Amino acid sequence: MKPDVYISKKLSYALRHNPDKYGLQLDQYGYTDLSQLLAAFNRVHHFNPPLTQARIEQVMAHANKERFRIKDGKICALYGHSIPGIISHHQATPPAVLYHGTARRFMPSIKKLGLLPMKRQYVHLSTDVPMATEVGRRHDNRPVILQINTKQAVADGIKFYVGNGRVWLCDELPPRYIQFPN
Ligand code: HQG
Repeated sequence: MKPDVYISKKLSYALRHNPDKYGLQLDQYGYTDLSQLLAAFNRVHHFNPPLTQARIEQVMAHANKERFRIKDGKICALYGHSIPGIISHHQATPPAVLYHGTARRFMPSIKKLGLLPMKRQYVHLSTDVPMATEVGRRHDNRPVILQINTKQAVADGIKFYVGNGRVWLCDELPPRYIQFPN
């Protein structure tokens, strides 16, 4: 695994799924103190040379997705959380249409139940088809791209939250807002 990917995966694990492992606590927005995270990462993973803020910023700058944010000496994951205790994200009005890339084998269940957060806190949606395709490929080499009628969902009171510029989050999404390909 490339060093950048290794650092990114460890950060995702700590900030989305298991801050406890590093003795870290997330605030309600998912932020934790960056110097505490660096100390814990260097203690647990023995990075050589030691991991620094500058190295994390380099990983973030070179990444294919905007996964983390650093602000005022703190760092958070922008989406993807599974920890108990819901993380608050900024609520906003999404584009009229969003996309979700998923696996063919999930279709019967999604047609029946709609999109559910599954192991995460929110359903994740993409602003564009290439992004949805990339997300879907993690589950299926020929992913299905679902088109989401967010305009109607917003009109019906479903709340959407900002992940990053290409990722939106929402609570469960009933099948009536999902356009299934033939
Ligand atoms: C599916 C990555 C059966 C859902 C990505 C998905 C994303 C259902 C899978 C972010 C279902 C969950 C999240 C239902 C939903 N029945 N299956 N009713 N409802 N599903 O990984 O959206 O690279 O938790 O379609 O880029 O694939 O890690 O969610 O296939 O932005 O930064 O259950 O994670 O970002 O899979 O991906 P996931 P996701 P990173």
